[in-house]
Parts: sequence; structure tokens; C-alpha cells
Amino acid sequence: MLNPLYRRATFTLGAPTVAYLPPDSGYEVAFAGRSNAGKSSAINSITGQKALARVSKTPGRTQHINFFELEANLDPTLNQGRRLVDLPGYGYAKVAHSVKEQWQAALEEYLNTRQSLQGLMIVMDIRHPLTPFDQQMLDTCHHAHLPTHILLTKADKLSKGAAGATLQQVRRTLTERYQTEKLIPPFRGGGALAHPAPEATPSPPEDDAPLPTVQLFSALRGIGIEDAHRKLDEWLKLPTPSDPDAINT
Ligand SMILES: Nc1nc2c(ncn2[C@@H]2O[C@H](COP(=O)(O)OP(=O)(O)OP(=O)(O)O)[C@@H](O)[C@H]2O)c(=O)[nH]1
Ligand SMILES: [Mg+2]
Repeated sequence: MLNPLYRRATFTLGAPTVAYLPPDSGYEVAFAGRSNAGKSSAINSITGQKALARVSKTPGRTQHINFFELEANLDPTLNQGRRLVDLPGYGYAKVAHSVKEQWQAALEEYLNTRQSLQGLMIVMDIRHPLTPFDQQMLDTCHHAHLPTHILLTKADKLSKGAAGATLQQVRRTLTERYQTEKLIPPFRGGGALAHPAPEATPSPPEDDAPLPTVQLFSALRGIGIEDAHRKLDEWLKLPTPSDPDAINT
């Protein structure tokens, strides 16, 4: 059972810069990822609406920060609201260097200061996962203690076996990157203790900096929509069917 609120999502605002964001109340989840990865398509399939977010074959289509409200008719003076946010894609080659730098700074400000932001859905084309831009995004979120969930989208482009293998590989890479970091204490003058053996007991991740989670997705074939909903329900604090095994971590 999917929460019917998603189907009722409506476009409320396209903000050209972070200066024009709607009030910072309630809960929101942003979709980030490389240009053309499939962010807008993911939002459409998650909300069960064909043309809520604009999809295009031309990279760089989404240039504003677009807000989709799940609860229409809200009283804006109350601290409420549940929003999905479609961010402009990163890594779009045709954008001037200065524009890219401005956007990067604005994005970091948004990630670091937006109180209602509960987590980031990072959308990656399964055929090109974890590009340097994606790694940078994950690092930025990790340091901002912002939870991340990766949609490996366009899974329909690979065989089931190849998609599963990529999923495992991405999981391994993320565990190595973000758990190993926690295993190595700050360097204090060398000696064997400065770099404990990898088999040393892993310290649990910091409470507010959870490891990224990852799942397969396809907007075209409707793969992974329930898993994505479960993660969104958790972040947006919506009631969800109880099935703890359904989200792949
Ligand atoms: N085969 C397949 N194609 C997809 C899927 N999702 C998106 N696409 C295609 O990928 C292209 C880009 O999709 P968008 O959703 O516009 O991508 P975006 O990340 O929002 O792109 P920007 O707004 O430019 O950053 C379009 O041609 C989509 O039809 C999918 O799951 N499978
Ligand atoms: Mg888009």
C-alpha cells in the first residue's frame, strides 16, 4: 500500500536561486544527481503522475529548484508541509564555469542550512554510478550529517544479474568509504595505533551521519517504487506499511 498523498502532489514553486525558497517549515526531501540521470522521471513515477516534473532528453532541463507539495491547502503560518524538491542536475558540461561555482555554493548553503530538509535522494544512472560529482555530493551530505539514499535508476537498461552486481558493488564501495573513515582515528604521531588493522572492531556510525542506503530503480518499468516510498515515508514522517526488509541497505 502506497501512501495516497504522493498521488496528490502538486507543483508549488520554481525557485531560481536559494533566495526564493518557500518557508522552511515541515519536512522536505530533495532529489539530486547528475544532469540527465533521471531525477524528474523518478519524481513522476514516485508520485504516479506522468508530467508533474518536466522530463527531457536534453541534459540540464531542470534549472530551477522545483517544489512539489504533498499536502495542498496548507496554512503557511503553521509549521507544516511535506515537499519533494527537484534540484537542477550537476555536471552539465554546457554551463559556464562561474555558473557552476555559484550553483555549487548555493547548493551547499541549501544542504547545510535548510532545517526542513530530512534527506537527499541521490539519483544515479546505474550504468555510471558514483561519478566524482556523486562522491562529492555524498561527502558534502555526510559532513552536513544529512541522510542519503541512492536510486540506481534506469535499471531496465541492464540485465537483472548485472543490475544486482552493480548494486552490491556500490554498497561495498560506500561501506568502505564511510566506515573506514570512522575506523581511522586522527593521526597523533605515528606508531601502530595510528592506523589500526582493518579487522579492528568497527565503531558504529555517528547517530546523525548514517551510511548512505542504496536500491535499484526504474521509472520506465516501475522498479523500486515501493522501496523509495518507504524511505520517503520515513523521512517525511508519514505512516508506512511495516516491512523492515523492504529497504535495501
Ligand atoms: N530507460 C530509462 N530511461 C529513463 C529512466 N528515467 C529517465 N529516463 C530518461 O532519461 C532522460 C532524462 O530524464 P530526466 O528525468 O529528465 O532526468 P533529470 O535528471 O531530471 O535531468 P536534468 O533535469 O536535465 O538534470 C529522459 O530521456 C528520460 O526518459 C528509466 O528509468 N529508464
Ligand atoms: Mg530534471
